[in-house]
Amino acid sequence: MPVNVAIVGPVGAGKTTLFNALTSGRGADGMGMVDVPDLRLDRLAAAVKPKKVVPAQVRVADAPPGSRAQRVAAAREADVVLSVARCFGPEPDPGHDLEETKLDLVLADLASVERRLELVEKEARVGKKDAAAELETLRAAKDHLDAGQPLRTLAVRADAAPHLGALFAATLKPTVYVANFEDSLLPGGGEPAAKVARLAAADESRSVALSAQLELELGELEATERDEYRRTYGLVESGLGAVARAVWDAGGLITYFTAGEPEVRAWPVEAGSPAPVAAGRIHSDFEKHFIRAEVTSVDELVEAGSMEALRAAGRLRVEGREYVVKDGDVVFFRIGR
Ligand SMILES: Nc1nc2c(ncn2[C@@H]2O[C@H](COP(=O)(O)OP(=O)(O)O)[C@@H](O)[C@H]2O)c(=O)[nH]1
Ligand SMILES: [Mg+2]
Repeated sequence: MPVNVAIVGPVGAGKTTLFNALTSGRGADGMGMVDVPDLRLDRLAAAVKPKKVVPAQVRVADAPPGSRAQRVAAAREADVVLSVARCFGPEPDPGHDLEETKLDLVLADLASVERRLELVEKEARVGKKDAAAELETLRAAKDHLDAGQPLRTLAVRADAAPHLGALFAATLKPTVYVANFEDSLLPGGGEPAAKVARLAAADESRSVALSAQLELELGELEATERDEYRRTYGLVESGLGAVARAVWDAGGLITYFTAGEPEVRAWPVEAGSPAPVAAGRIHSDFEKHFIRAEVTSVDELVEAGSMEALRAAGRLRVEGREYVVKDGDVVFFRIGR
């Protein structure tokens, strides 16, 4: 299952340029798949020499201009939202860009909350079970949105979280603020990027600084030439890599690996997932029929060359249902029937 990402922001902020850079121009109709670069996967593949290598995937949506409904829908369907601010061209005002996008989504969520409030107020009047508790949550949500704040910064009790969840609110989505800067501000993006980082921190969000235009141009070069250019610009990592890392952090995701002869593959899963849930990412039946997990690390597998070699040497850790899968684990799931 790919991780879903929606790119939002004002017209001219560089959303489509970023979309094209991320998807290497292979997107269509504002939708495209991105292979997430991961050096650990490359090392596993070099050691195991499988028939197939499958990176983690991100599905990116370039929210269409014009239609508010479509823009909001894209954010609501996403796991993580990328909010782009223009830090290039005449008089960049990233604070204004981010605020405009935030208010756009806040207003959409406010409309949803008000619709739901009307219904739940009626339910509370006739004494429907749980309606009073939901009403309380919805009123707090409305006040928060009225103040222009995204719902992800609203603190609610654990038992109220499902009431918010049922709204499919755009402003509940983990958000990464993207400072899209111009070449003159290389490598870090200068003051505009610093401002975006400050605003992100204030909104409990992550931020990334990159030049979408430069990333698009670099994407058209050979890998060696591309690395050479990055070095001359003082860029330590690809924009795509930086975005992927921010998306993983914001979405609370980790990556585990499976490494067999037919296929070496990276799997995204929510941090804190117990082994059966992680197994369920491979196939929904795997969660139910989970028996145990055999676990190692990328380093150990690279050294041994295969899961079989580690198993034969008694060096695979055997873990049960309670085991919480860690970032970088290489796992073989024993599944019953
Ligand atoms: N200098 C510079 N120009 C950019 C950058 N990203 C986008 N642009 C330009 O800004 C204009 C608007 O970009 P576009 O991606 O269409 O914006 P959108 O409306 O948000 O989709 C285009 O002319 C792009 O070439 C960048 O990082 N640096
Ligand atoms: Mg566009």
